[in-house]
Amino acid sequence: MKHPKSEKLFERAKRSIPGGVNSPVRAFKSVGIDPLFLVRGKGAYVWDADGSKYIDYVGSWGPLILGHSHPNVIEAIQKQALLATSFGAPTELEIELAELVKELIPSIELLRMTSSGTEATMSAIRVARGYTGKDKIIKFEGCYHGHGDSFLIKAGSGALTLGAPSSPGVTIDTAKDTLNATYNNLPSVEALVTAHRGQIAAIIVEPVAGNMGVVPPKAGFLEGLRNICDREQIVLIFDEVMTGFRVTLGGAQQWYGVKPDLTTLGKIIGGGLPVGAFGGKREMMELLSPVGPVYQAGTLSGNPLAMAAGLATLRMLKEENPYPELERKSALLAESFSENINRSDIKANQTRVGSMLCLFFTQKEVTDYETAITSDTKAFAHYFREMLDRGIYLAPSQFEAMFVSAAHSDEDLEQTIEANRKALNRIRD
Ligand code: KE4
Repeated sequence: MKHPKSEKLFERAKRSIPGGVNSPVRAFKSVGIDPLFLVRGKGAYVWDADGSKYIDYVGSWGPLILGHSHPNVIEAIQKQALLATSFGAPTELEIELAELVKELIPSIELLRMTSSGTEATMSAIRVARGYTGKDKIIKFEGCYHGHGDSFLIKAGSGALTLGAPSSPGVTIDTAKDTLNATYNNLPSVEALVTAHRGQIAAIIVEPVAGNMGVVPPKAGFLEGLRNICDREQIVLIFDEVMTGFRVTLGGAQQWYGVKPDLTTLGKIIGGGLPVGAFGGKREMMELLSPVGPVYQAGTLSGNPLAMAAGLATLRMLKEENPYPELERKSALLAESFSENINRSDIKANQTRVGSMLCLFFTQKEVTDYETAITSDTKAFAHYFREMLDRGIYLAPSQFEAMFVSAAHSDEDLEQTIEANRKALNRIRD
């Protein structure tokens, strides 16, 4: 299907914006067509510049668990906008959101807001380094924690999608303090801890990896990280930017029953407006300026509009509890996709945690970066285009997640399952 208005906008965008986009993975580079320029979102749907309607499973890359432009969120933003958009001064809204996050994620004793997940993860490792006096961090190949220098070494998401998991521009001296372990592989963590004993400030992990596709933690993996951190005085950081309030209201730490020292948040906490946050043990968070010496700041951190959108969203998630329905709908989608895969004989398999799903074009069970990259990204690109032509808008990368929202109806799911069946058959034939 052609998208003439989007194509024209893309040509114009490239004259003023690198690659025509403000975030690389939006450029559709790995799926072989120009990106769609979107103009409207409502509930489970988005409309592009050519007026075509799609069932949306990107949801702004996770924030829109309640769907686009939820009336309560819009009303909260409108109300706040009439009062003020920004002060750069404390407001009660920030206290209310911090109190609600602490209630939902009890491991968080103190919380600080930022304007993105990247700022949250950057700040969390700075706190861990300030707290331990140690320099090195352990991350996991294929995990993505935003574009902070320390993380762009064997990173996931767009870095992996676009073939630059380790980015130029990150200095050798920075890179040497980032150690990469293998996801779901505790011996690989133990080996790094032994080789760098007494030098490791933090282990940062996506408790469900969502940036090399969706890769669930194996039984015992998260508990094993907790034990290593307790034994070695290493700060355990759960990067819940994607999983926070997504896999369940209390995030992956509630789902798996493992308590980190620090948690980073983003996406849903802002209800679609720019909010990140990091928090955890009081003794660590009180190192932050102006209480302690670890500096961290942000002009728009705790911005009233964003706080209003985040509060409206989290209050609805708490009061309406959409999680059982999200589980039912996501399970229906995953099971139907698996049936379609089996019938089509396509080499693919489906993973899911809560309302985060991924269809990997590989026959291997995907447990880490090495198995994730066995996926046939050309087959994924073909699948993406076939689904788009049938009105289904997926993340334009094999190494991202598909998100189900409270706004997706059973009819939407049936249309998606039928599109999936036809798309898989087209690829096979
Ligand atoms: P932001 O700086 O993009 O708000 O958050 C960075 C981040 C941190 N941690 C995790 C687990 C994340 O998933 C992200 C951002 N996720 C990607 C999509 N997988 C954002 C999409 C994009 O880069 O445009």
